[in-house]
Amino acid sequence: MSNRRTFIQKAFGLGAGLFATPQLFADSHDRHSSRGRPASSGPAFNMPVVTTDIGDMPYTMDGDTKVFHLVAEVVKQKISPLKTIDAWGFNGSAPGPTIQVNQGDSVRVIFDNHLPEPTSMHWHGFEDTIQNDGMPGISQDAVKPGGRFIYEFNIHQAGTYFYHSHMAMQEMAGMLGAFIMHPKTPYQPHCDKDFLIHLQEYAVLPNNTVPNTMNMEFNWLVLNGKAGPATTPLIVRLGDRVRIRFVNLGMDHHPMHLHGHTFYTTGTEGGRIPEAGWWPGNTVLVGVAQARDVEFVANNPGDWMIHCHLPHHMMNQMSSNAGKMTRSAGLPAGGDMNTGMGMLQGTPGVPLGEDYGPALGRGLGGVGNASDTPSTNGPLSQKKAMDAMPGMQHDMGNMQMGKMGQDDIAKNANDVPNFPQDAYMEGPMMTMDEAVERPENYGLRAGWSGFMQGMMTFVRILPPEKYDEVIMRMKQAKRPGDPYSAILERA
Ligand SMILES: [Cu+2]
Repeated sequence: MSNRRTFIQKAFGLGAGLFATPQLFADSHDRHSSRGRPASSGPAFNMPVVTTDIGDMPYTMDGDTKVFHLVAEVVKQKISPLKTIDAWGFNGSAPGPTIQVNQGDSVRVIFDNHLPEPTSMHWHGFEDTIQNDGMPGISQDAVKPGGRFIYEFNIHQAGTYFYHSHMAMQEMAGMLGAFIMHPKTPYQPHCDKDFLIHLQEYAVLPNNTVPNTMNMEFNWLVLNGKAGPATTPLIVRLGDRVRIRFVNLGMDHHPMHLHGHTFYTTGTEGGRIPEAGWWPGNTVLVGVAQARDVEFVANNPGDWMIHCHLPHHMMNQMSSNAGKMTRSAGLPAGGDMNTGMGMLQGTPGVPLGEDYGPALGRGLGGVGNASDTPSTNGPLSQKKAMDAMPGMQHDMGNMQMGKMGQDDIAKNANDVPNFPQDAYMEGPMMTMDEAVERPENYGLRAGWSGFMQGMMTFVRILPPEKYDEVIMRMKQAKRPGDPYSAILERA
């Protein structure tokens, strides 16, 4: 038995027998073969929660107390292959790693502040003492740079809870994380997979790395700190019962939508909803400061999208006052210091050269005067676009759609009101399958990444053979601190 397995058993109070019972999974398939609620309940245990792209926070034992060491610090967060931002997070990531404990545990969190300003930790939803509430200046002194504060909890609740800085702009810089309290009596019916997805938004200007935490115009929308297509899919075996816990500590509410299935909302930031109160849907609105746990039976094979349904949250780098430009004459924007802010690089080398266009707002189409067509966030020319996006594949070879710029765009496109909308924002030109390659993406349709941006990822519901193949590749990757380790050890 591996150390990790022993660790998980200790952590979640599981008996060895549960791991040695392969029919546990088979059994759950039979019980939940139909859409909706299962007819009967069966053996259940607390499956560790998988926070893709983030992972868990380790702990040590001091007697009967679980001790976590939480460090607030500046982190480089790669939110997309072409974009790394300077965020504030915990233990190397933003959001910080997920803390998982059991109902009944005694827990100590040693909190160190490695930031250049005071902070403190709030424990969102905890029914605990005021001394542990983490309100700077109210329930405790703020923790100064280099300082430490120790929080102690006796966990009597169960559900999806959070930790975050209670200094609002720090929260928007990435200072949040999840705190899972597993129930003493496991939830029925048993879920074979249990995932957590943080919903966040950042406003980062092109050629900049620092989120503007005051800006309401968010252009990077991320799930677990990654923007599509850099998000890691949720890997599920056909027939699994799946729980997804959405957590929203941001500025906007997010309607999270799952394709191909009906789920039930079974929990909130206040814990488990009694079964009689579950409600069905395929979209759940996750409001600010809320958690929504949803459960469904993955009985429909396919690579199903799960995404925020706000159109502006299904894009990357969207910005109405700066960005790449498309086709027509005018002033440039979006250049960086190294290229003279883009002012003199065109042909001819003047600001009004024909390679430049205005970048204020989206285009209105060519109504009226075709030579005065306002332009948008699209590229100036195919070559300029490609030069500006190293890592993009651009040429999709035999792909059905072919290259952008040929028969993808109608000859009279410039004269059509509202053009372009998605022509330069989605499609083969935006493809980066290779740049985001990982085992979880194995077998996806070629070119998929050109159509996935912002708060988007997949629930990949794989028939047994394909599931085993993907799991084998994930195991072979031997990634240190793999967020998927709890699943890989059971597969
Ligand atoms: Cu959204």
